[in-house]
Amino acid sequence: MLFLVAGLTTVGTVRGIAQAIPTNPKPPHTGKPGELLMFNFPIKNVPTVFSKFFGDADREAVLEAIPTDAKTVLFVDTGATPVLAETIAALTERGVGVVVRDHHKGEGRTPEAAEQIEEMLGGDAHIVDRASAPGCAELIGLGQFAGFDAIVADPDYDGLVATMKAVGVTYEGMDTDAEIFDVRPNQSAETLTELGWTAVRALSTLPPFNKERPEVSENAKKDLFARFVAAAEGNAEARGELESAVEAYEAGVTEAKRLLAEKMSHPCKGIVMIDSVGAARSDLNTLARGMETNGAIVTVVRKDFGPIAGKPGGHGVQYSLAVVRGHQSDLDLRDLVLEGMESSPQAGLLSNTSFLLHCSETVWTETILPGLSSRFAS
Ligand SMILES: [Mn+2]
Repeated sequence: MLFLVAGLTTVGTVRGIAQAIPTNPKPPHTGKPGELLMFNFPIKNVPTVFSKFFGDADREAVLEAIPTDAKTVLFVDTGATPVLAETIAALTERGVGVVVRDHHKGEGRTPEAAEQIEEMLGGDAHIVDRASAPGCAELIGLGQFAGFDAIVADPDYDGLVATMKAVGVTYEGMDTDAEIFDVRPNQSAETLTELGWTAVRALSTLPPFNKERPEVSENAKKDLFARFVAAAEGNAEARGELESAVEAYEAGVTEAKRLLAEKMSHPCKGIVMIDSVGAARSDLNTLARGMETNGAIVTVVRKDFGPIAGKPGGHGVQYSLAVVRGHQSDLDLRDLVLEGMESSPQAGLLSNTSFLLHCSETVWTETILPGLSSRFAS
């Protein structure tokens, strides 16, 4: 029994215990930038690990997340790479029975990795191309792998619904959704079920990936996937949470578009500013993209929240500046700060990185805007 609890803890299914017992730190992420490292949660009590297979860290994280007593593991929708082949080889050496169902045949930089896996697993590897199976779920019967000890899947909706089908979870229209989840241009309110359409839009509500804190994106995506599974099983609360996340996000995008149309100005060359004081919550990505397409080198949002505007600064208004990505080596915002100026919310200035700066109305008017104007004067 103790052994079972330890096994579950490894895959993070017993939240309280997982937090109480220190786990090994994750190896550094060496995969493709911007990709998630790994997350896992049980679906119908089957530990399921979602990961890409680009770097050594992916292999190590997945091998560690699979319960040590697992005898059978299904890999689904995991496109073949050398790292995937190594992961499978490590499991078969442990005596684990591995089955693969995938539809990425002939894709990727190392298509021969699929042949290696087929050689290792024989008939247990079923790897086809996308034309034969637009959705990976087509390669799986409902509940066919419900008795498996663990599943490893691609961290997208195609991998998720294939996993759900494997363990026996289904909903009306799931097969149709499964065909469309991997073909983004075909996704619409008409082609997907209501749940499927909500789910694909909910991806936009996830926080952007930050390689300093990958667990923020990983946990958000895990929660989203878990809600999707619960909603598919008929859990009205989970369904409501998905829908309200999408509504809140879309309201934020609409407000951002309104601000871009009505509240945008150019205080000086290279600077694009949005005055959001008094506005509803707006989507920051939409705002930033809109300012960038209007020629911003530095984006500025004037707002009535944040540590300078609110507590503890108490200045009422705050200017938040960001240097646009392609220009971050040309300009250091710290150079705009005069010698001896204090950096604190109370002083109305927060400057500690080269590409972000926050200031009060007074500091903006007296120091920062004049500095930018002379910097960008042609
Ligand atoms: Mn797929």
